[in-house]
Amino acid sequence: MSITTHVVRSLTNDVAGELTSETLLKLANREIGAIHVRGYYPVDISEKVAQQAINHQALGHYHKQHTSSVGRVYMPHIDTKWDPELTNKYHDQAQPAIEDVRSMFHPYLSPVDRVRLELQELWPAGANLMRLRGRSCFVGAFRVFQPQTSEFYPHNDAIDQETDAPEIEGILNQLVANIYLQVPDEGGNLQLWMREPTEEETKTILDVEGLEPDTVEPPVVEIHPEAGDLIIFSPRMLHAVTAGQGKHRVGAAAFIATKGPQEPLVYWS
Ligand SMILES: O=C(O)CCC(=O)C(=O)O
Ligand SMILES: [Fe+2]
Repeated sequence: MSITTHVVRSLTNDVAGELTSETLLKLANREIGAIHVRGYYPVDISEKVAQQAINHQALGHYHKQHTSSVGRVYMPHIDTKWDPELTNKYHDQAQPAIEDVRSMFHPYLSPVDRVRLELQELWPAGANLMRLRGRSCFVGAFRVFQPQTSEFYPHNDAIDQETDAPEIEGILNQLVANIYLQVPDEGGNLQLWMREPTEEETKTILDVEGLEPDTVEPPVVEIHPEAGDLIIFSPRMLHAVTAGQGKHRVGAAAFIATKGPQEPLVYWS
């Protein structure tokens, strides 16, 4: 075994414990597998807002077969389904949805707003909200996993599969930041494979949004997040969420596109 191979391997599976310019640049380059900051957000506020998300009037469900048991608060871009009307609806709702999510954390800074500000400060070229065809995107969706029944099968997320808006040109990598507001004691684990899906797997994912878990090798990294934790990883690579026991699993999520260190990051949900 060559030394180089060994070094590359161990770096890729490495999970950094701090959010810094260095860990962020390494993650964007896929030199580390994830950034996991424990205790990023106060648990008492997290639990209160998790309850509000579970009972929210805008709680709906993802549209694909394997994700339809997972709830989300406000429409994420993936549910625009290349449909002009749904795309209009998504952009019309974006700003009021951002404001409503922000208000749920009032008088505190929301965890997604905090991530947005910190990444803006840490990334060499700063950061902005994503615009598609000049229109603002929503960011800060809550994901609500029902106890026992909700899970995300192994899948990946890539914005170029959802839109051909000119603004996505030049995207080199996609990251996702999840801040966990409530997590069951058992299950609700995040699994990472550190590889992109094959062509055939991609077809299945586009079709039903997930691979049958027994058709994929065991994950390379598995993390049981605690309420209040922040995890950032590369969702263009395969990842999954296991079923949790006993209570809802609620997270706040933001996708982040990178076009290299000389270009600002962009955010959306
Ligand atoms: O909730 C999580 O841990 C990750 C969910 C997921 O699939 C994503 O953020 O893209
Ligand atoms: Fe995902």
